[in-house]
Amino acid sequence: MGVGDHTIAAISTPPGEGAIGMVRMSGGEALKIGDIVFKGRTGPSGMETHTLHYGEICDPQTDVVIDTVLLAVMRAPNSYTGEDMVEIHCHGGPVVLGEVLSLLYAHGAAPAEPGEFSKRAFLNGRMDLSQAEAVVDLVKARTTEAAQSAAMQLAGKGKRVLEEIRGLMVHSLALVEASIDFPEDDTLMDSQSVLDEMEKTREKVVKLIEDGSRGRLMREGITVAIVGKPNVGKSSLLNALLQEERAIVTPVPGTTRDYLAEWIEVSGVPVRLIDTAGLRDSVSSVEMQGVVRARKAIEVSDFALLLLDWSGQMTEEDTEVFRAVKTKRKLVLLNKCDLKKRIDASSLHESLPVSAKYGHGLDELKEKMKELVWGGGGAGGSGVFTRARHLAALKRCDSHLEAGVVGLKQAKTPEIVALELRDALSALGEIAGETTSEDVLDAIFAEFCIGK
Ligand SMILES: Nc1nc2c(ncn2[C@@H]2O[C@H](COP(=O)(O)OP(=O)(O)OP(=O)(O)O)[C@@H](O)[C@H]2O)c(=O)[nH]1
Ligand SMILES: [Mg+2]
Repeated sequence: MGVGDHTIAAISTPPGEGAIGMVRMSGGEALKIGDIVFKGRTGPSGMETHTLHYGEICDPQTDVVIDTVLLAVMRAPNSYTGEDMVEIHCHGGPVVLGEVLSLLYAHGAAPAEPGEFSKRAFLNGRMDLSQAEAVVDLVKARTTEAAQSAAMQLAGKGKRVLEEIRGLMVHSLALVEASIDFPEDDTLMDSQSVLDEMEKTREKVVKLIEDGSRGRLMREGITVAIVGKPNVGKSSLLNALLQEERAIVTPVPGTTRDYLAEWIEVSGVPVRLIDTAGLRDSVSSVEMQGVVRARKAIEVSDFALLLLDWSGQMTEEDTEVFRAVKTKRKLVLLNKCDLKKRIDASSLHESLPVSAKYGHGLDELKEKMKELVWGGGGAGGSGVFTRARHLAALKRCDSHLEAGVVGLKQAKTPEIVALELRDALSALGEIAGETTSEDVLDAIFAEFCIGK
């Protein structure tokens, strides 16, 4: 896609009815097309940049008024995309928005691809790649923390950190390269100070990786399966944690057939809770399907909440449940602790009494889940480079830096150290999109919605 070689348009607000709906247009012809379809005191090409105007969108061929609107103009280069942009704020009905869009198409605009506005912003140097990704992350954030981390990235926090690290590496590289060019002048490179600088750079990169891994958890969340034999209170626990009567609860064992997933938040991390069918051998083919799905849910989960019945004896069915989650991290819960205790839990390493029905022990349960979610590490900073792509690039950067440090320590030739530094710089450059291939760019922008 060439930048600005054609003018694009799309509806930028979600489908369906709303108070306002917005149609967006960007490119060299945006103002001219705006002039054709907008009836107001002036046409968009006569408007000052970043101003809002009242008027009508009207089909010039039939003179039919499609909607009364507010139209905003943002001129190049100070717009989101860096191109001339027109935003038309219409009444938020799908028919109105569709007709306004068709009119723009009829006068020369082309349909925008998903993320094309943001891709143009990136290609025109309005933001780096990690900021473009932050736009998607902000839109898709499921928790306040994830949204804040994306907003920081978008505001350029990550960009500044990258520039600082890049500056340090460029400085080290300049010293190393000078010693290649002038090998006789050994005052040019003090190996120890280059070594110190490279180690300091590594510390910064490692910190970004640690914070980013935590941030990734906040962004993507984890999956937790609620498992147990029939009737132990799995659906009741889902409802209690959601604080909503979401799943059907009855005294009949085998109530839950299909599995049901809902999101909750545990200390800033989105947790996808899956209520599963009770695990047992059943004669009912419907229930057996449920059991198959329950086993799949266990497979995809990061950890399990394993329920036992406080008011009953452990049975062979419970043993089977333990077997099903053998390789998983888990929390064992003794549910129905409001009733008389019959279970002998002495063989269990650790367990927590709860009552899903009356809400006992749920605060302790959330504390324990927090430990499992964070792996004991605690929430800490949220990090700005949270995507797998960022973390992979940072790890590559770090391993080249490490190889450079080892090279210096072993007094290898400066060429080898310079090579590692250049590779480290290139890996870092991928995050901002300086050294990113077209395929990767396409894959990143394909994640966006149309109109963003
Ligand atoms: N007293 C008491 N009863 C509970 C508690 N939790 C669940 N129950 C009851 O146990 C019965 C089964 O609860 P469910 O939540 O449907 O159990 P389940 O594990 O989802 O059952 P299946 O879907 O059949 O596998 C219902 O009658 C609940 O009211 C509890 O903490 N205390
Ligand atoms: Mg159930």
